[in-house]
Amino acid sequence: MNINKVLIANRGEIACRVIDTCRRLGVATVAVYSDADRHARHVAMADEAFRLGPAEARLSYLDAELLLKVARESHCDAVHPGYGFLSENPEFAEACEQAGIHFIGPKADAIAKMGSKSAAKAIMATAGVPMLPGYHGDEQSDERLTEEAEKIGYPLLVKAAFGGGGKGMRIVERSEELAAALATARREAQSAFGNDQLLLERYLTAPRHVEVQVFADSHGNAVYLSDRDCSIQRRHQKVVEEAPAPGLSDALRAEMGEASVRAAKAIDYLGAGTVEYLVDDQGHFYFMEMNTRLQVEHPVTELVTGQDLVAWQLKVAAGEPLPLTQEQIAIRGHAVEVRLYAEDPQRDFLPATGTLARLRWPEGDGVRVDTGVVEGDAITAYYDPMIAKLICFGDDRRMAIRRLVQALAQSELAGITTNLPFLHRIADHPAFAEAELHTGFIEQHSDALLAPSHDAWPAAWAVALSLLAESDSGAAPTGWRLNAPARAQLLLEDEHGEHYPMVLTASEHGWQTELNGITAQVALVNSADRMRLELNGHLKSWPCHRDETGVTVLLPGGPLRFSQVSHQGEQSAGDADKALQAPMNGTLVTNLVAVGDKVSSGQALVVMEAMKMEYTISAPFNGIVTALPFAEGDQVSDGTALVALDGEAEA
Ligand code: MV4
Repeated sequence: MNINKVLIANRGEIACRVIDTCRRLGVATVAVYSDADRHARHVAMADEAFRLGPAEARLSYLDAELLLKVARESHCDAVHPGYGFLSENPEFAEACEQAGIHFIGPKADAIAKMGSKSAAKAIMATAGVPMLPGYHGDEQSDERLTEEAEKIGYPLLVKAAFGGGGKGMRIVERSEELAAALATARREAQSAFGNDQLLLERYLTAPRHVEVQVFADSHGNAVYLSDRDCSIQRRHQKVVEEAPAPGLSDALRAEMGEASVRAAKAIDYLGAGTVEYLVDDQGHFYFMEMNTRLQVEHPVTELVTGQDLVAWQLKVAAGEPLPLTQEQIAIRGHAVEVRLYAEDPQRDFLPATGTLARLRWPEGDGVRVDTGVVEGDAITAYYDPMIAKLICFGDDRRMAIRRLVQALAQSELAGITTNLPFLHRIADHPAFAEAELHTGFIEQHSDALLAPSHDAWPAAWAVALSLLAESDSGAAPTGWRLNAPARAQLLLEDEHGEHYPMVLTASEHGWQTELNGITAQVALVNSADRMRLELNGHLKSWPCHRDETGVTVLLPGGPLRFSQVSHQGEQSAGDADKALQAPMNGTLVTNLVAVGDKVSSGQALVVMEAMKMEYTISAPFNGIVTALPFAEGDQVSDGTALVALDGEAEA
């Protein structure tokens, strides 16, 4: 049995990941794509590629018949399903085998057995895999379930037998709540999974999610390859994964590994699989479910075992024995992975779409980036919003985490909202350093992980200075007064509508500015794609991305886009009106002119104060002052005209 050519029935980073190993092993690759992916990285990487259909997954990556047709016509001898899509579809696995094409995964029968949570639990209990006290039976009457619930005790959990992802799950604290919970869970299970069978289980508060990577060949061998902690999740989406799971004793690790091998053998498993457990604070572990595919988080296992798991998959699919015995598998160091998503943590993690206008990855020892996109690619609503996985390795956990914090800081993404700053805060959180891992981690630390970040001022100064340097007048600022130091006034606005009014005074080494009564010396040390600012002798620098109307500065707290609200001297009639208005709520300091005065363009007219900063309204054109509606000390609100000017506004 030989595998010479593989169809990769997937897209994105996992398709690229599989192609990488195939290339290394001299195996030819065939990619498939939807119309949305015609120019995708996985298509460019493969030896050949075939169009499947429109962007909708149902009409492309989920069309089993179409995929088989491509596999047959391109003479592939195996199909790698990746994860998601058809990877755990027993009918597809069976259809591949019927067509004489290896499905790189377990047999259809093993996939089907793990599809039902209650059937899987029955099999695993028989195989001696530890179970939470629970009821997984077929008899579903309220009487029977109530009777079983009393045996299990409270709190307990009602779960959908065919569910996943926490849907149809209900915590029941007391027996009086059971009947209502059963009714709701049944309805949810029926509508989500087309089956209303329920199971009951003792409920663990704040458990850890620990899973074991297993591998089995067609010669009766099965091994485990370390474990992973995937406790840091959000709505059943894994966010951070690491190997090995911190804090487990060697005895517990071996026990979990051996139980997982028993689990694989119990269903005559083939290839890569994952057995998931809940671990309580006593270090007891309980079977949760088994995933019959290569998982998203497999890289952390690869880094600590030094093995290529896709290469293992190809070998066992070709009928070869496992490359290593259990005794030969050694674990070295520590690896942590984070999933970078196009989503907005500040808006309840709403998925984001858009173009990756800027995309730069960290480099260095112990840093791996698995991605399916390149700069300029779009993230659409058709598929999973994962942009990349950042995986860091170190001799120990501390080193792996330090490298991760650094790798996140060096990642440059603009054009689309991502969870990069959120991941950085997790990686940098003391509770993460202490490995205080449990499934409620994000909720417990949400205040720190989601707090809006401040101190955009230095970036605003850098943007202002770069604008001054670029303007025609060079460093000669507007608002220029005879015998006075050169002054420049700028008003920047960020993407949230926040205003940054600033007065910059030319000084010996650059410019001087003031914020909250503190004087700062700022100098620009700029380059095309970095903002560098010298702030009181402290050199700061951030990557930036420019477009026609502004600059996005990639601050540690996330990207922030600045644009200039007005620039005296170069404005249109509309801008001229705006230039005479209060740029924000504040207080009038003084009128420098009187009604009837003849003023010239650039002349200071009114001074107001806001956010402890003085801001001067200057004449945008030559003219005559016709009104000064406010007096010293008056409150003025954003957008109110502070002075009326009659004159030669430019068209
Ligand atoms: C549990 C549990 C506590 N006790 N079962 C969530 C998804 C589903 N596959 C199983 N899940 C859980 N089952 C008992 N008996 C807590 C969870 C759970 C969870 C598990 C793993 C990772 C993240 C989680 C987040 C919330 C709840």
